[in-house]
Amino acid sequence: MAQLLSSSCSLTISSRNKPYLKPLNQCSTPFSVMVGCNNSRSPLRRLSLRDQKPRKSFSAVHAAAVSTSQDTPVQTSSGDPFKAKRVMVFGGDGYCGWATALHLSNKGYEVAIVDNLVRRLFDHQLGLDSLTPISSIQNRLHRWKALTGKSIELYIGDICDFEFLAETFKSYEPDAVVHFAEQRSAPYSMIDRSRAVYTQQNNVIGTLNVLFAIKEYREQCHLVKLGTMGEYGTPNIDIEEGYITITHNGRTDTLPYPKQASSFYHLSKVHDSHNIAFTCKAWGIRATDLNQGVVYGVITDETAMHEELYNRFDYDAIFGTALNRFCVQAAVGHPLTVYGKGGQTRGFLDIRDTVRCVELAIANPANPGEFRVFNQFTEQFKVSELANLVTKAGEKLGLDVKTMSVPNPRVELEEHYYNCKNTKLIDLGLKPHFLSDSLLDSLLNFTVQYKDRVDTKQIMPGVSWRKVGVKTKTVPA
Ligand code: NAD
Ligand code: USQ
Repeated sequence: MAQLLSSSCSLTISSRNKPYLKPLNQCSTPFSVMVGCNNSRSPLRRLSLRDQKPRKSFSAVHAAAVSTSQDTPVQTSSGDPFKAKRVMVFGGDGYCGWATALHLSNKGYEVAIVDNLVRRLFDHQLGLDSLTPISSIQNRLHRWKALTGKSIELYIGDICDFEFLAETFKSYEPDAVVHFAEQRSAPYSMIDRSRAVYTQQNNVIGTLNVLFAIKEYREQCHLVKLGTMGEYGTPNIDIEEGYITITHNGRTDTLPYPKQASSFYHLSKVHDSHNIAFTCKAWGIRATDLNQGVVYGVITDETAMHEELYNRFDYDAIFGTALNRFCVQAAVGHPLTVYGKGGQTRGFLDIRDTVRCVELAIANPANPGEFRVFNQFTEQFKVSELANLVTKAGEKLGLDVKTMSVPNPRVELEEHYYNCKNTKLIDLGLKPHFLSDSLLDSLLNFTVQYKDRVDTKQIMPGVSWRKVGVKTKTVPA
């Protein structure tokens, strides 16, 4: 058993020499980040994340920025002349954030990444690793600059540290901020009390700080915030995009759609949405909440340019998500882990659509005071349907794919009605990449390519919604 390090405290960069006061623009030496803990009783040890690996020399696949297939310029629909040029991507070292930062840079936006690298720390703590080898953020940015000539600025720090966040706003002066920087795993938030508290503290306070920073330093700045479809839960009626018009006792109003989140993580997103909605009303902030479904895939036009730009691909039971996990399981001959009856239905989207949706939201900003909600997914699937699709695609590749029913570690409906609206991003010009046979084939082929990196011990779920307790838990290594 490996002792897991609890994260029940705020994580701050050591501020002795205030490394964040200048952007780490294409820094040429490895940069050391100290992640500290305010609570001396917490088992979170001080940990130095230093890029110690020798730089590998990879061969370039392309030598210039590429155009994406959906290159049509987007128009501002709000009639508001505000156009974003400078975009800060919070959480830009993560799965969605890295792909988005590169995409926006490729599209001509000036981009800065803000990240405290805590996600890499979680992997160290839990003994997890991405299916794909991922370079340090510094090497990623060097490679991007070398291939395209485009610079992405880097601020390493914790958005829960308001002093740090304020400096990034004053120094970079963003027109738009894309906020991915949260603890985003539902199972992680259900490990024990300390992870539940950390998740809500990190996510809610981080978002609150971003709102205060916009109010104080950059009131025109458009907040593009990643929410989740899981905020709505699985009600027995159609799910609208953010709001529902209700007639009650003869009176009619349009109200926020009811929220029924089913983990401490998903609940943190609900709290965020309420705080954002309130500050749009009270302070006139312009915000778009992207209620994203489950993302799958790993390749975008930009990350495919070079191995050093490759994105992370989580397949473990804590950070891995359904379809990505099933593809890895098929690649290594592990039965597909359908939880419970498998009738759980969710919205899904390709990561290439994630980056395009964010681009569309930025190019068509909300009006001052407006709190827009877009449902960001392209197709709905039952978990059992995904398992069947992966089985068929695997058989075509000569893989022997089996499915097992795993006792459901979560508390969720396993058979239910699900019908969600998702027209707003389509209306702005999104042309979805649907999960065709060929897409599944290429995703499976990709996972087969890296199957030797899979640690099969990380596949079965070990976190139970019912057994979450006060005591800090260790997780088997
Ligand atoms: P991720 O864990 O890969 O990336 C999150 C990044 O944010 C990491 O690099 C982490 O270091 C950083 N971060 C976290 N807290 C921070 C803080 N306080 N200060 C600075 N940086 C911090 O997650 P992801 O899959 O890229 O998800 C990004 C966002 O999209 C999350 O908000 C998540 O809720 C949302 N989302 C993800 C999915 C999905 O399927 N991956 C689906 C719907 C919504
Ligand atoms: N599931 C299985 N087997 C698995 C993994 C998952 O049956 O091996 C089931 C789960 O029980 C659940 C569904 O698949 O019913 C989705 O689970 P998931 O782990 O793929 O996704 P989830 O925990 O909901 O979280 C992910 C991201 C999160 C994001 C969310 C979008 O980690 O950041 O907010 O997807 S949504 O689900 O729309 O809320």
